[in-house]
Amino acid sequence: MSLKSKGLALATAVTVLGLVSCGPSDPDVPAETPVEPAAETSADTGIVEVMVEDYSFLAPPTMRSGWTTFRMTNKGEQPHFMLLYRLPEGTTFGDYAGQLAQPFQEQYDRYTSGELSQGEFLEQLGGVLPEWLGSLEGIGGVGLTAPGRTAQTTVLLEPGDYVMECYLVSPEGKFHNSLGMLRPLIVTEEPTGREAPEADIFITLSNYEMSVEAVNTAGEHTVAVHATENAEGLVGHDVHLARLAPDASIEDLIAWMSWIDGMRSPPPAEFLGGTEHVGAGRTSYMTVSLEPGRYAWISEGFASQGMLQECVVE
Ligand SMILES: [Cu+2]
Repeated sequence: MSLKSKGLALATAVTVLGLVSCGPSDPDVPAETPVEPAAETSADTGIVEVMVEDYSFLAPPTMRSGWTTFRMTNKGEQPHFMLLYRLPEGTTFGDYAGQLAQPFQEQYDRYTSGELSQGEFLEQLGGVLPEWLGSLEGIGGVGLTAPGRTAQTTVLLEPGDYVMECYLVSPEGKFHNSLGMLRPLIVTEEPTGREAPEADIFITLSNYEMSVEAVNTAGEHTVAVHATENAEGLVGHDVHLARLAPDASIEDLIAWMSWIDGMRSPPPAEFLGGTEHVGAGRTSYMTVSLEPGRYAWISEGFASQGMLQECVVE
């Protein structure tokens, strides 16, 4: 469960950037989850296939450290993402599930049932969450991916204990991690030996701006996503690529990005992947295939504060 957005969901000022080209000048928690490796995986080479359904991940339980490319295929009927948090020393997967994911869901249930107002829910949330939350490390992971889509993201894994999760919200108001999309991952000392990919689109995320140096041509591109700082008190920044119908409302998409009342299927755009929370100083890479159309690079946590950029690919 992410901290980010806590309190930010109350932000009411919706800043919508003008439409720009993408030219260079534009600036019930399971105690244990099954861990069978997917048949297609090749974790030893640093290329990992991940299959997701509603609501599960099929991925190897251990991976090597170093640059690792995740190719995530969504076989479900809802969008999903694959967020990787490195756990602080002394914190276990069971702690994450029992001290963070479960109480977050229980508190959210009190909000969605009407027992708590939104203000009460957010105000009390900090009191039910563990202190070590701010020590999680955002390593990245595959961003929002539409049903039937495969998205590719490359991250630098360091040895340690991780959680892999998705916390989109089911139509019934349950975070996907409460429904099974939360599992442990161990990253070993053994290296993948891979290098970071070459990028031709560069996105920089800060508090609270998104700078996009992009090419607006159709075809395959590799996007370097760099976070210069963590959101205040939170884990990192994220960006996702959404393809919008010509008459779709960007305001509807911004509203959908808020976990507190949004993130329930179906979204008003098709998500083509992204990079999940990367902590300060880290870079993650995503490979995207652009066709002519209308797109938005958009942050999940801070879209309502202007962290988005629309673009048109001719
Ligand atoms: Cu999900």
